Amino acid sequence: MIELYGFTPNLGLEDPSPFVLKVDTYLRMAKIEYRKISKLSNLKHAPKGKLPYIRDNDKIIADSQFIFDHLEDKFNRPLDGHLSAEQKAIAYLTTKSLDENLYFAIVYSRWQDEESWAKVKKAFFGKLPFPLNAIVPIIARKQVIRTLYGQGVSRHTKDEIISICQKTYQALTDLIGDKPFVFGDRPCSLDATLFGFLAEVILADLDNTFNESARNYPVLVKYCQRIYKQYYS
Ligand SMILES: N[C@@H](CCC(=O)N[C@@H](CS)C(=O)NCC(=O)O)C(=O)O
Repeated sequence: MIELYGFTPNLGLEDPSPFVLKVDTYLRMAKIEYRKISKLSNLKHAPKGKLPYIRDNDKIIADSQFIFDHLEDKFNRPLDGHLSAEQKAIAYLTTKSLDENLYFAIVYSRWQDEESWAKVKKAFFGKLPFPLNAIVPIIARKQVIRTLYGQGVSRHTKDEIISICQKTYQALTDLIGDKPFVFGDRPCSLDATLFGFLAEVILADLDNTFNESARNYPVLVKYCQRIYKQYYS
């Protein structure tokens, strides 16, 4: 059976990482039998130092895109087999926009912006024993802030970062329209990715200006609620 290595459930979601959540959603949508191993220590064993990774018998695959590719190949294209070449291109490029652009805005909203840091710190580190619960978040936050500066997102103002998110939300609203899934009646891997990211802002138990702004897009809210109901409740 496939084993999915992620973080522990948090913020009211199966996983606080959009990358883990999208693979979890993919497996549910494709009806592939799997077991999620939810442990913070998974990060220490992750081959690329990041989660998720999966174990499929003697194969270990890290990175959500490589995981999708492996599962599509192994299980005879369960989610993307019905897509045209044009839809596949849109799916891939939209996925990369979320992975490489929206992701860093979400990280900024949780780790750097003061509005949510106290709550995020408690959610992610609150169970550590003293003095680790005081020291580890300071060190981890410093590293994340350095990454966000290197990547570039934190060189913008908070309002500018929110406007970047809103452009993405409007584009996704226009892409989904009134369809149940992004390309019609059947889910594809892009739906797993969209849910993985949108749930992290719309459904997460975290109220801040970033998440409130995402909740202003009714198409996206309904899309998230529908997928949650179908695959998670
Ligand atoms: N490109 C990777 C990104 C995975 C990723 O960035 N995971 C984050 C959690 S959201 C992580 O494990 N961060 C831990 C770290 O960088 O130390 C994928 O698509 O799976």
